[in-house]
Amino acid sequence: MEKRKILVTRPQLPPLNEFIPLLADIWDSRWLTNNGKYHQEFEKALANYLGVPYVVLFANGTLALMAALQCLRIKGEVITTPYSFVATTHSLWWNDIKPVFVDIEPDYCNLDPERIEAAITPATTAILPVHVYGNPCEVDKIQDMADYYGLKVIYDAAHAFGVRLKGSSVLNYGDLSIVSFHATKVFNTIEGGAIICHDIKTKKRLDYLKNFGIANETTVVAPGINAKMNELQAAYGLLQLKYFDTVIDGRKHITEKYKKGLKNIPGVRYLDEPQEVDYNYSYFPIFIEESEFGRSRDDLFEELKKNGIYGRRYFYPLISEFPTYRGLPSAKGLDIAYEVSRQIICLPLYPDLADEIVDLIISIISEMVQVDSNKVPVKVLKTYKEKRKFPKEK
Ligand code: T4K
Repeated sequence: MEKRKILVTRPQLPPLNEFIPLLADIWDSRWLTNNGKYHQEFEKALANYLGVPYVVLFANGTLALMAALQCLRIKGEVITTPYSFVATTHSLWWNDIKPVFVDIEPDYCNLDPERIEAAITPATTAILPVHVYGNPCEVDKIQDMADYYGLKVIYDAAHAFGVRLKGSSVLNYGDLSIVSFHATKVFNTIEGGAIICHDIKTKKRLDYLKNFGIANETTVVAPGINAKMNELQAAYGLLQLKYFDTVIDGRKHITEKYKKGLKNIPGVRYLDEPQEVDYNYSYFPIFIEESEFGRSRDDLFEELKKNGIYGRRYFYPLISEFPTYRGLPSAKGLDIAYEVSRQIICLPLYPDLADEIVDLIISIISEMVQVDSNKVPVKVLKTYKEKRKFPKEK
């Protein structure tokens, strides 16, 4: 018998019996893609659900990021974070834009607004922050900086579907925000993504950009790409929306269970829920402080694996450590991001994750810190560290 595997996530699917009639309708109509009726309906339903002005659907979040940069005609240098999924920086590279990495703040692992100013040069045109794990960046500080220096702000909000800040969707911030509807995200259309924009003119330009730049049968107005979502995914997405609130409730339950169980384990830190935020519980990241926990993050990662639990180290290594980017001057000195990337492990989180599995994960973690046969016990390690810091004079 194959050993049971608990993965970091498990995609949520709509009920099959509700999807079949929509498939039958698409089969009858023979309209499969290119701004069909489900595509149009889904864009409107999303804008309405999220409380945002305009939604432009895309085939995936990466193409949405690339098109957003094209849409605003971003060139030169863009300030961004090394602590994200590679797609964030790759979207710059594909647009021949130079990424300038700025370190993160340790509380939510987002781009540190206090460090942005020092990275601005005459070539800087925009800031590309990420709402990492769905926790909002310091949006007001970032906007102030952008306004002062005349920069655009594009949020990579791949993780932030459904997150509200002070009662309004976090996707309303910045010039544009991009979400991902990949299978591993809180809200999925198998593959998919969207850009949230503020006016119809921008929506129209994005509509052109995702469809080869075609305005009509004989007119191509821009060097667009093919980044359209098809009708099957749009219909699937419409169904997903009906169940999204339940999905969030399930994720919240698991998150709270983790927090309760891990509260008093030395060397294990999790993120506080931010103020004035309705969160989407998209990930459950924990950070292992080796000197307190007595074992490394990778020891824990392997121990969980031995028990069939597959956490993920989002985001390790840093983007700035990959060969494409490590030669950039800004790839050095990212101390907080570096440290955090060596501590992070995202634990399995999805609405139907069984309570017993969560209990098992918590007990594996707590037993690791208590019983440590291979390494020096926690207390001794601490004393050693103190001794190193404050050597006694003879
Ligand atoms: N910006 C940010 C900040 C992002 O995080 C992402 C994507 C993007 C931009 C780009 O958006 P998209 O172009 O993807 O729309 C996964 C996802 O593929 C990726 O979408 C996501 N971020 C990233 C954080 O995670 P991998 O390489 O970890 O995927 P993979 O295949 O290892 O799957 C992760 C886990 O999910 C595994 O344990 C298996 C499980 N899984 C996966 C799939 C695809 C399933 O159970 N079922 C499935 O269908 O990148």
